[in-house]
Amino acid sequence: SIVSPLLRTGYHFQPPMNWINDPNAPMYYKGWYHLFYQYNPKGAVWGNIVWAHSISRDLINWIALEPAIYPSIPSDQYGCWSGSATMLQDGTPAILYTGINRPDINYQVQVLAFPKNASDPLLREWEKPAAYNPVAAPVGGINATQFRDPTTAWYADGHWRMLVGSVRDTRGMAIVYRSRDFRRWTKAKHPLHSALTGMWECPDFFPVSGPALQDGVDTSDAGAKYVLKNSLDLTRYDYYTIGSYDKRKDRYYPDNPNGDYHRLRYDYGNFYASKTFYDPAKRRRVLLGWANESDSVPDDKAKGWAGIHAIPRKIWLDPSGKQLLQWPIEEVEKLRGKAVTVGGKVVKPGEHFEVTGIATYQADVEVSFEISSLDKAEPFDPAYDNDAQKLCGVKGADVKGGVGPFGLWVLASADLQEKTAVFFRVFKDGYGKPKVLMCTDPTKSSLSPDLYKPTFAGFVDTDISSGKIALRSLVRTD
Ligand code: DQQ
Repeated sequence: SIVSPLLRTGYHFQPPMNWINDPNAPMYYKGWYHLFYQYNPKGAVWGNIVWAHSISRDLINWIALEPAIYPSIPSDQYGCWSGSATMLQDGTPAILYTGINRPDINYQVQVLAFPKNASDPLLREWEKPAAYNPVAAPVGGINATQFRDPTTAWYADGHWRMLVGSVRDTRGMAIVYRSRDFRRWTKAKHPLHSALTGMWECPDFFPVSGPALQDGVDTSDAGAKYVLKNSLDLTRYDYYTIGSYDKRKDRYYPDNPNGDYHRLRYDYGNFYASKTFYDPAKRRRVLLGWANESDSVPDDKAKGWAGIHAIPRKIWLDPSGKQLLQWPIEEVEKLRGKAVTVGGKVVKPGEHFEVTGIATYQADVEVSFEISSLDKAEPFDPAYDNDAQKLCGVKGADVKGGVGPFGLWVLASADLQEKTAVFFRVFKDGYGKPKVLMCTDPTKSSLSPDLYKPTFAGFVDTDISSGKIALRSLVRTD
């Protein structure tokens, strides 16, 4: 297949070259947003992992700096894996991350780093004091190769707490560590929470719902509700539950007792190892996540890069308290240029039309659909186990239905041989209520045979009884 070095993402984050994976330690400090990320300085495949570092004024336009954290002490000489930032009470940041300290196996310990010079707003250099590193080692029955990704720490009743992801047999868990001084950490007897799901990578734990529902809350402020997210190694998806936190016992209880197994997702696409941070400049909680590359390894090598971080999103608690809401951060709207408007088009089943006049590299699309009648909605077939992805895999963009598929070919070649669909399909559930499925169908997105292009899907919790539904889509068009 033909790989153009020019085929780079527009909206989403990527460094000038090479492999990236998880976002690490996002934070706001002295007027700058900082993003660190798992990075291979030597190529476009995973390996030689250091923390690359980019800074931004608006979370959209980034300047790449030199790597900030790289192997330099015995605890991290074979790799600097994922971790998080914490703002200490004096306003300076600290970073906790996982170091690999053996060449033969991925033996994992937790390492603490401080800025060399906290008055530098760019936080270019970090030091890892020998006096107390590593701050946590896999002793007392912890599996040394499954012990990683410390969270942002939070402060309550005289102690800092942080979580480290782990697994025992098939029980995934978030191990709790406590500290009075942030330097010496002791493992708590019980994990914050655990479930029979396999390894928990990149746990994230934060309060939601401040004075106003959309306001974010700093990790050390009590929130009405808490969110616990983990990245499941087994499925490669990020799942969260909403629940309550007992700070005396350091235990988390999901509101939905089945929550650990009927989990909510941040995203129904290719999105993993995500992390949130509290942005004090705009009093919001922002979510960042990694989209693994869909190209083949030889194509990645040829083009010189692999992986992106999806556009940052603001997240907050839905008024129902049962799920989170999210929207691309408002800063992305600054990128809007010429507006192209199409109105009042009638599209019959099997028809499509092209939106012309977009001669740019990217488009921020807002579209409203109005369905004339929902009467023909297909009955929802329980055989699909309520599994949106399974359903979408069978009923792709070319499979005619009762109501739908309707949506966008977000990107297509002139002869329509290559086209990527994002669409809806409406079903009727057992009570006759409409059920909305949203799909991404990339199966025809490329003529190249080597791409990773599964369909992704989720059910949309929206009231479509008026026949109206809106979609926002950020499209890169070159
Ligand atoms: N990636 C990191 C790990 C983490 C995994 C290594 C998740 O710390 O568990 O690059 O993608």
